[in-house]
Amino acid sequence: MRLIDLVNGAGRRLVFFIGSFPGAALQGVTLKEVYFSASLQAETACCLAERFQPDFIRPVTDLVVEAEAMGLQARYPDYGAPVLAEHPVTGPEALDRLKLPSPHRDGRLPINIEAIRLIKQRTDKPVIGSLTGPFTLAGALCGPADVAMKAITAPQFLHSLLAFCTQALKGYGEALLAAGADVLWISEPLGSLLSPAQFWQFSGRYIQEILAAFPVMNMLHICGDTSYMLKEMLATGTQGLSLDTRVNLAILVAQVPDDVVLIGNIDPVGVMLAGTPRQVVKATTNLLVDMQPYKNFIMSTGCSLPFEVTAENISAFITTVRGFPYLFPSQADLLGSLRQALLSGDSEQVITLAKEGLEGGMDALTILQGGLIPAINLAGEFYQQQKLFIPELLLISQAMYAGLEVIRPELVQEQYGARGKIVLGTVQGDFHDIGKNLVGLMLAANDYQVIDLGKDVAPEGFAAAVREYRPQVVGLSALTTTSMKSMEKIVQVLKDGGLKEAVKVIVGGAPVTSEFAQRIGADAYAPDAAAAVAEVANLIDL
Ligand code: B1M
Repeated sequence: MRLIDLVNGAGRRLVFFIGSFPGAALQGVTLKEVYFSASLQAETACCLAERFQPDFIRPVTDLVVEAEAMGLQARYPDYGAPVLAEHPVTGPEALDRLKLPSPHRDGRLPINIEAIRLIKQRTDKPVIGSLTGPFTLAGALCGPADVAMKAITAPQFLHSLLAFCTQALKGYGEALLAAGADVLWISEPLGSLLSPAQFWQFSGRYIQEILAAFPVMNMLHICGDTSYMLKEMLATGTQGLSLDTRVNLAILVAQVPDDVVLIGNIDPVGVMLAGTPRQVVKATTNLLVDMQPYKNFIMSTGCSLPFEVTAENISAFITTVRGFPYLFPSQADLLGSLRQALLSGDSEQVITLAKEGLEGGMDALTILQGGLIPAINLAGEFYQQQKLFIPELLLISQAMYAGLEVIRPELVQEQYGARGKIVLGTVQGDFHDIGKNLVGLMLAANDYQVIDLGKDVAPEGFAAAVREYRPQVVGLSALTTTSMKSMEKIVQVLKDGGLKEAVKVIVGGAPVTSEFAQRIGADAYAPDAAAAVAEVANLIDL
């Protein structure tokens, strides 16, 4: 079975977290103890699995186990990953002395293999057997900085070292699978030190060789922002790409083939360790919203969970995923076609598909957040990369409006304007109005009266509207860094005209930040239309 088949057949969003360190904390044992005991590895992994019910089980593992089995010395902190005390394989002679490890005899390899066997006795869930990536293993043997430099100074030697590592990893991988592992995982954190071409030369092609040797489900994990070498990562033939928190999955997913699963990427430290359960729920929900329209996604963490992550945070993570609405593959396909139609600027097709979605029971917000918005954001990305130009952008904007018109009646069903009055506009010098219109639409849908002044509105225009309509809130939108300056002017003009006392100002738009809002004397900032509704409610209640 391929990973995508498991994902498509699940009928819900699959979820797991990387690593089992917190299992050691729950069991009251040190990681050092776990590394040397197959039964403790099984116990720590299974206690996490039984308590939180992730969809995959990945026992404790580390990135030095293969090097250690080749005879290198390691140190074992009580509560951290083991570290190598030496990196002696700096040249061909040292490589010649290195012995190929036996998975059933050398170092801690037999312990890890036995742990997989014990876990399989206790569970039906897919179990992940982990290998260190070939380039990362080479880095363990000759030093992480040295291995990077050798890509330039000693490529021949590096290829010999990598061929040796690949052979060792294939032997260990075979033993993990024979013990019962269902998924082969490769961690190649050092891969992100390389340029795309170097990655392929010194990492990707060796990973490809390992993955091709085993017809089982597999996943490849690389740390850092690896968006720049997506093509090379995909060329390894991996079925699942587990990517770091720094990668914007919502942008990347549109460039990943449908049969490759993206895996990630909640921040294991900033959110899972340092955040409160509420912050975990928020970050997880945000990613679920972004990825909802895509079938080929497994929710996970961006890297290993630290030992100290609390049970409350793990529970908040898993239960948020389980409780979030899941789109069935046919609905996800419709949204995929809608995004494609929008990116092609095909208004007619956008209208047809948006109507089809509504008629099929999909709600308007899903069509907006899963179809129209991700596609126009991708258009922005392509424009920046000079893959699209203004004529295409104009057609795309037109198609965006066509799609918005289809869903508008569903979003704004009753418009009484009972909750307050807002004057809204895109500031002077700026002609972008799609985001501003969406904010207006969402406010109207939430029972606010919206007076929309349009785009390229001068400061005096906002002041005149405040005098005429007496709103509680003025909303300013800007999409370019140059037009942001007009926002400051507008706040000043309102102050100079004695109008600022009576109204609150909220600002937003892609380049605007909360720091900027504070600096110019605005009362609130919102990153998107839903947040704008919440902020306006706060401002009016103040
Ligand atoms: Co242009 N454009 N554009 N553009 N355009 C951007 C903004 C840009 C980031 C593209 C890029 O380089 N990647 C870039 C700005 C760079 C910068 O300054 N940092 C840019 C540029 C450079 C330009 C021109 C200068 C190009 C040129 O002529 N060489 C030119 C500028 C014209 C001008 O304004 N003076 C220009 C023109 C155009 C089109 C006319 C072709 C078209 C606009 C059509 C229209 O709006 N009627 C267009 C488009 C479509 C875009 C992108 C691709 C998409 C913008 C959009 O509609 N996003 C955009 C790239 C991007 O942002 N990814 C880009 C979707 C919309 C739902 O999101 O608007 O961010 P957004 O709104 C969000 C939030 O920001 C927030 O909520 C909304 C909904 O969630 N929000 C608020 C917005 N306003 C808010 C107000 C609030 C609260 C939240 O409170 C009141």
